[in-house]
Amino acid sequence: MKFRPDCHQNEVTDEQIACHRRSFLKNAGLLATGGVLAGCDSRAQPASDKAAKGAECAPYNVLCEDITAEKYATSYNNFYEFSLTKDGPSRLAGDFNPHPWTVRVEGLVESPAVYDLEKLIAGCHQEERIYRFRCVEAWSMVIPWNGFALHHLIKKLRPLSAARFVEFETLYDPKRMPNQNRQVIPWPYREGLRMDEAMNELAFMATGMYGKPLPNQNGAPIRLVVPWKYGFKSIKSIVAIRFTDKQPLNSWHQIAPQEYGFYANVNPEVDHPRWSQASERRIGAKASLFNPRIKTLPFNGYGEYVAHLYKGMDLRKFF
Ligand SMILES: Nc1nc2c(c(=O)[nH]1)N[C@H]1C(S)=C(S)[C@@H](COP(=O)(O)O)O[C@H]1N2
Ligand SMILES: [Mo]
Repeated sequence: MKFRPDCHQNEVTDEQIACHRRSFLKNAGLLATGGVLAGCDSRAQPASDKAAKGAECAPYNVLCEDITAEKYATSYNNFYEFSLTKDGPSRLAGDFNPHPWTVRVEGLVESPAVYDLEKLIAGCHQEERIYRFRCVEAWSMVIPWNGFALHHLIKKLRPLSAARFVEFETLYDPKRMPNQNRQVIPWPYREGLRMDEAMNELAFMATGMYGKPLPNQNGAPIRLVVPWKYGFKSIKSIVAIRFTDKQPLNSWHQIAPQEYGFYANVNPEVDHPRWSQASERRIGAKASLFNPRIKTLPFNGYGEYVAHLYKGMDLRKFF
């Protein structure tokens, strides 16, 4: 069996290795059956040369790792607006109704307005992306997202040339997000990207996962997914998109600037002040006695697509 270079061979067993090729599954008529995806028969599709060269499947969509079972991705969450525990959001967000939903577009942009979500994202090319997801707490998953590349939306909104950053805001509504009654963070949750990061092919807006609409606990009806950065950048339940010329103050940096930066690129060489970032725990994966954790990769394994964005920057200083 031949492995793609992004298969870190030492860290996964033969049984775990499965180069997922969505087009193959599609052609085989298997895409609709969630069980097949979650189960991910490792023998179904070895990374043969033929498969690796397939034209229909973008290289970032070919992962040599098992997709995390849906039950873990939807029940082990961080969503502080609902709960501070991992199992809280799935238990407490059930009554949240994400319809109708509007998004306020403002700042340095040609088309500021409050948009109905459907109208906002109309015409944005829909696709599925299978991405590694690495939380700053050193756990990770592999998730099949449904949605569209963020650049489609940004091009549609036409930011002014002075716009250098884009900021996102989560809904603030303590009646619907009960943990907002507590001063956990200065609500609403905020995040941001530099414009060239936001325009990168990998930056994604998810409206679904596992072929279904986004569950409430995962950030319904629309969230950001930035796979080369720590999970806290992937802001949920977005109600505002603001184009600015100044670096936005993201919530986690605001709360603990010595622990969380603006860039937050996954970097195994820069430890969190309170724990190592060199390795991670893959949620739902069988940990072997000898290798209970897997190595964390620079940029979460997406360096070939994004490292150029940070050329000349000291990634220890701008963490
Ligand atoms: N609005 C909001 N977005 C958020 C968070 C949050 O608490 N509130 N948590 C972040 C963190 S720390 C992580 S790891 C991911 C978790 O996403 P998941 O629950 O879908 O795995 O969401 C991010 N987005
Ligand atoms: Mo996180």
